[in-house]
Amino acid sequence: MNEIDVLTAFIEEGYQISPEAVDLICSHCSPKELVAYVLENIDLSVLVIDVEHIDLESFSSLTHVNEESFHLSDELTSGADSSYEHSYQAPSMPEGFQSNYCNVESPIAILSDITDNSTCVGEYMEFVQFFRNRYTRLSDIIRSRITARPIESLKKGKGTNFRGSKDASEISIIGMISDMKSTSNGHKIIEVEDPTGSFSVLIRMADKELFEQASHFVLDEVVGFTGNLTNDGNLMIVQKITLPDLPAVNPKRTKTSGKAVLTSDIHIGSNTFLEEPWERFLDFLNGDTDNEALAAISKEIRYLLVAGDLVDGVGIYPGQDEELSILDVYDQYKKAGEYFSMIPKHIKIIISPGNHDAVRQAEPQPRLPESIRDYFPENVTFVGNPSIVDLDGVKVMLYHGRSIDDLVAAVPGVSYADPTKAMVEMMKFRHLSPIYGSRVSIAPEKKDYFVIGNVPDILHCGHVHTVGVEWYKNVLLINSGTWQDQTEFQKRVNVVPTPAQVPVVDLETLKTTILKFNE
Ligand code: D5M
Ligand code: ZN
Ligand code: FE
Repeated sequence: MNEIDVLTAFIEEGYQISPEAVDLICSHCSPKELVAYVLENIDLSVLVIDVEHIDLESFSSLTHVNEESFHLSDELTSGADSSYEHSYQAPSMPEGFQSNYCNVESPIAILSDITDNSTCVGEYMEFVQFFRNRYTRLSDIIRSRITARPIESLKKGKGTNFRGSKDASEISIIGMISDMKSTSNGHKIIEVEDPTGSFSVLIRMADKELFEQASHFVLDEVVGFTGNLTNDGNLMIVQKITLPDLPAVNPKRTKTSGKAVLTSDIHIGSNTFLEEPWERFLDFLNGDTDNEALAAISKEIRYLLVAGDLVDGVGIYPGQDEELSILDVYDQYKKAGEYFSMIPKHIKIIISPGNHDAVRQAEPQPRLPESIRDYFPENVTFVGNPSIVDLDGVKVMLYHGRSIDDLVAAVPGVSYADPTKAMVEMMKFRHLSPIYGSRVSIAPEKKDYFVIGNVPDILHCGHVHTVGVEWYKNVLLINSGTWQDQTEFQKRVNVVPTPAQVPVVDLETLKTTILKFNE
């Protein structure tokens, strides 16, 4: 509808309308419906319709639900087939559905991403540089809280015990944990390294608080230790532990409006991919729901974030081909592309990869390749894993979360059932994936992309297939669950997923609502 059409519509009904009101109607994403609404509700005493007579808010809150939302054909659920037929049709937006953001720009800025910046070829010096980068950035954070000396200087002072001057008995060092063991008495001996040397520190069992703190350590984390040296100068008895942890008070964050939907681990192509709940979710994104509360949320959505495992992939675990409904990985992405094409274009989508996706397994992973990106519509932005994005002022760190496997195995109290506990560890140690040489294969890039340098507003992970939402200090931690029901493989390793649940974050308040599409 152009300006003349709008003007004519009002004149035909005997009304005059101001140019500003015409502009407002023309800039709306459903001008025709808006004209009808204004005409229906106008007070008869109004002679000239102006902006103040156009109540966009009540217009937007009207939702007519299309009852016949979609039809599922049986073919899609009938088992493995390398050539699939796409039967789901997203509903056209129901009449009267108005997103509050269809005419609002939802900008995305990528703040950190390995894509196109990978330099690593696996040489020895690259490992040195990678760990130096980690050490420098994390030790700088700790150094702002304690006065630490290089380890080399302890060795020089060996035997003198730093007892010469008043406060000299207590010293601090900052090191990367290279080894941890228990003594026969149950104390912990931790070997730490800085660029100048290595040293052993002892945490006594009797120092309960310190001992508890140290039970959360994993290899290759950077930690500050303050304590006294033993008489022979070979060991520090720890009195205080300083982690790089988040500051007690974060700088004020930028607020914006609208909502972001966080999801991950869709696993399209798996025979336990939950197609019907996923399609209900697509309906919801299209405003097609008979639930008023859901419809109201739907209107507010500006962003959809996917933190990895978009498809199930092929050859990821032994016997996986028995559990696939789409055998070809390109067909899996093709189908994913078709699904994402059905999401309204005003919703900006970000997709980062996970361990089931078709990029290198070594992390950080770059974004999906062009041959796959081509299947997707223009409102999708592809980023690497991990990456940091700015959504109109709200900073989100996305990381698939493979390291959670390592943290569950190494840290007491961290479990698959409660995934945000692992994310709290990441925040305390300001690192997404510290352990080198365990389940996460780490590529030694020049910069350690896993260091949490600038504090994000939200950390979004996936991988473990369980939903979790928790605040740690000023950061919102979200694990966004999955769209895959329990696989035979997961049964064997006792992974119990909470599928088809979706956290939706309000970008002004960061309040989170979990929507359930499985019932
Ligand atoms: O991982 C889905 C879930 O399965 C996640 O919680 C990790 C878990 N998982 C994956 N592989 C293993 C093995 N080998 N042992 C135990 N648990 C495992 P996804 O990567 O999405 O398939
Ligand atoms: Zn997964
Ligand atoms: Fe995964």
